[in-house]
Amino acid sequence: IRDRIRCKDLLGKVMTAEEAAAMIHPNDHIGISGFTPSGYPKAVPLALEERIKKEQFKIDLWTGASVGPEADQALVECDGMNRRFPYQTNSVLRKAINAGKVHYIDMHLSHVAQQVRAGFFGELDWCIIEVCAITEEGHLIPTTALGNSPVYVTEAKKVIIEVNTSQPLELEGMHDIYQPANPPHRKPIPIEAAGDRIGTPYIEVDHSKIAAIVPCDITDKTRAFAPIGDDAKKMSGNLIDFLQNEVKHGRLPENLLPLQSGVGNVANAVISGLVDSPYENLTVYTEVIQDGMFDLIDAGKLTMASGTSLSPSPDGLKRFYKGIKGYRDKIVLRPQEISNNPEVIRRLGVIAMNTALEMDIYGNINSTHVSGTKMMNGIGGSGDFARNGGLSIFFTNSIAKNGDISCVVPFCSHIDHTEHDVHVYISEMGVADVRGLSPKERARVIIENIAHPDYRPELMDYLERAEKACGYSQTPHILKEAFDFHQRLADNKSMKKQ
Ligand code: 0RQ
Repeated sequence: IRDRIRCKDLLGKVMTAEEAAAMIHPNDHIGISGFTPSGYPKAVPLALEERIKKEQFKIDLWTGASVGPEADQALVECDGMNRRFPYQTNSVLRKAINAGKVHYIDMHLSHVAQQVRAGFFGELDWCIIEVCAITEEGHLIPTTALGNSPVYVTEAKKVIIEVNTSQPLELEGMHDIYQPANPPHRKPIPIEAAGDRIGTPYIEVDHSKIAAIVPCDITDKTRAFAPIGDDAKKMSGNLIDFLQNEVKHGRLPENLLPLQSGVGNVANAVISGLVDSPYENLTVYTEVIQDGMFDLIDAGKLTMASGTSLSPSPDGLKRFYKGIKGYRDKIVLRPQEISNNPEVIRRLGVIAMNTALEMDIYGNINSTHVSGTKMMNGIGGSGDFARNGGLSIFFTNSIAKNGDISCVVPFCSHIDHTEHDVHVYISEMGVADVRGLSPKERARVIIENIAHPDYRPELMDYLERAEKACGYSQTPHILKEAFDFHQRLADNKSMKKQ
């Protein structure tokens, strides 16, 4: 650890995780590094859990996105989490949110830093940040995720630094830290290509705020992806056919435009599928860099990937660490307010690719709430990209839970992305390109190309009866029936008509 703290003036601040956790007060607001189960602090949250078990109090936890179980699970299991934002994926935390035990604020990830700076959530008492090293000047070198670390380090009253010796020192140089001022002082963000560097490779920290430096060797708990199934392969094939047609008609350049792909099994499978595509010199401007992107780099097809976090599977992480020297020049990690910045996404014309839980016949998307009431993960960065991308694509399987759920419904039970935000929908059934179509035209294209054949007749029947009932109004609905699919699911565990 002493080798990693190159600023010798700071050595006096080294202490144990227990000593650091002892400084935290009940009801404190704690902002941590980490984005997906990558780059989050581990030792201090675990020590805090032990303390909370004995003393029973709660804290608010602010993160970049989801973080690993040492924070998102441990602090829930001891009943120590009061408020949490802006994104999560842990099943224990999800259960606590849906049981009313944790207040969860589901936010666009690009919004967080600006709103923290503006004081929307009150003062930030602590920042706990994982680093791989502290430079001679005392600057912080982050690890596998940047997320909201820069803003939390800047805004927090006190900072605890976890120096993680399991994180390779070769990470140094991969980050590009740039913090825009809040309006009215904000300047244009000068990124014109996915790989542009506009900041510093380290985070500056006011040394008078450093309360503790804690050694840690606990590894990132990244998650494995589901094996790539036939449906995901079909979606990937449908995407590639669609993109090839766009190139053929001159609507996209030969090497496409920078790609963004969301989280989860579907997104990872779709990106992996590009390995066998004809595209060369691809670039990526996204938030999460998953295994599929390493496949593309290894295949020589991806020249630059910009993101805020590396979120590979456990095998993918090993592969990254092993090949880090080769990957370093092709990856830039940015703060999430930059990786997900609407200004930059719009400028680059990003091809935004995200996944829905369900969509409706008019093209609204629900990515977050199962049957409109239970939180799944959160909106994450999908809204940042979907609304601002040059081309906005959503994926969904046509059905879920062995066909008991139709992922195309008459009316979404919750809407994260509106019909105005999306250009193209893709399921294993086909592609619905709704550009230039009115709602009633779109509905037919969506039902015919995205919905499962078992549910198509009922969806078409609903559309036709709604049109008549509403006198062919702009977006026809039969309000009494709009949630019948969901009601049947609640009553019979299946959307199928009995
Ligand atoms: O449940 O695993 O119990 O079978 O939902 O579905 O098909 O494995 O899809 O892993 O790609 O996740 C929308 C959740 C999709 C994700 C979502 C069930 C289905 C399965 C998962 P089981 P799949 P994925 C920026 C991008 C929002 C955030 C985002 C997500 C489970 O993509 O969280 O995009 N997106 N961020 O069976 C009930 C339905 C269902 C359903 C599927 N209609 N009703 N359950 N499932 N459809 C990145 C970041 O922000 C970090």
